[in-house]
Amino acid sequence: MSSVMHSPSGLNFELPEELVLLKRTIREFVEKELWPIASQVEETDEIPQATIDAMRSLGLFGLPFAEQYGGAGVGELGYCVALEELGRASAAFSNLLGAHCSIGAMALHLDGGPELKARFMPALCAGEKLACFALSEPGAGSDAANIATRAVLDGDGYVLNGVKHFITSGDIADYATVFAVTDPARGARGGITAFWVDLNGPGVTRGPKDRKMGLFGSHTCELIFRDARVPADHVIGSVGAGFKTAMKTLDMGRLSLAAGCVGSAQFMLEKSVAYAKERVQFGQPIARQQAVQFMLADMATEIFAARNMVYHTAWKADRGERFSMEAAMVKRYCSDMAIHVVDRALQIHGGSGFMKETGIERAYRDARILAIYEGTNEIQRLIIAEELLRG
Ligand code: COS
Repeated sequence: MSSVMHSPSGLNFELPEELVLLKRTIREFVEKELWPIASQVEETDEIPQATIDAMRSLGLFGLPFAEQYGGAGVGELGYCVALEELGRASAAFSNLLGAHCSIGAMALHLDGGPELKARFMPALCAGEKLACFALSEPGAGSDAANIATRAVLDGDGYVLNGVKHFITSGDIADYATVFAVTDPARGARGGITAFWVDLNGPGVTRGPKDRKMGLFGSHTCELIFRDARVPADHVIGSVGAGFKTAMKTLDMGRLSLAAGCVGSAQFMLEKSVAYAKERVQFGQPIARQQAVQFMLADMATEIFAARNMVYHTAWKADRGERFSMEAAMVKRYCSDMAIHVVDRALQIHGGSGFMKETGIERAYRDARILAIYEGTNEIQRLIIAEELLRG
């Protein structure tokens, strides 16, 4: 959002100076540190430790969290601006950050009690410890309230049994926000509790890395809990309030995912414009062809709409207002937009877009999950419709 617009009503589309600076800093970091190793990350399916260290030094793991815990306190808007820039690199990097900041540690940040936060947030903000978010199970994906993982009170703690799957960063995270049933009779309304769980403790094992279509460098796996003991003071929020914590956290996750979609699509557009000007066919650059111009125009229009949706929703989130419907809209629209834009980028690049070298085929594969994870786009439509029909 580069243009400055002040209206008599006071409406202002200018990013605050500190966020312009943040955007520039992350753009430089992406260009210098992340983009050059994107193919290597894809080939090796690993982000080098030195890169994770560099992300840590830049303070990326604490971006959305309160300064009192060592976070950068840039709020949702600042976090979205940062993720938009990171989206220009490989999805592996934004996924690493997203699993930790957007959902894993976010649940603790949003609903954890002051003591639990004081104990754990500083190391999470510093990126010394990483978090993940463990909601999904083999029998509970879209139907998140149908989880079977049980937590039973036993003396001064809970005993956890169950299996979580498709857990992003489950292989490397130190802690997880784990959702478990504490009262089977009550379901989503009072029967589910969120726990802060040490993944290196007894009773916790991690499954092998899942084999995926894309998102190489970002891993998912199962987390298996067999009589894992969790201290009672590791309950996030209150007993029975876990489903709401999950949904509130996913509102944040959906918004920040959408911000990454804007960045990746913007990058695809820039590559496509450059390629269309340079690629000569029929004696002239293909940019002269109206068919190509129309594709570029549609890509730019959709990105413009998506970015405005993201910034507007982040603004609402920063005002402390509930934004569940907007989060669902923004996630639905921006993920479909990113998939469409990368498809058009590949079409403009023709055969070379299908080759590994351009990075477009990678972005194409990576984009497909966007319409599925953090709630399928069908679930987002249900959330929007539910809100509309509630009147
Ligand atoms: N913030 C706060 N509270 C929320 C909320 C939100 N965003 N969303 C729902 N709630 C509350 C509801 O208000 C309701 O409480 P009350 O009865 O007190 O009002 C309670 O939570 C149950 O909500 P609901 O009836 O909508 O639950 P459902 O079981 O019907 O589930 C969907 C709703 C389908 C929207 C939910 O299961 C979902 O989001 N599924 C997708 C899960 C997902 O995104 N998985 C991705 C993997 S994790 S990265």
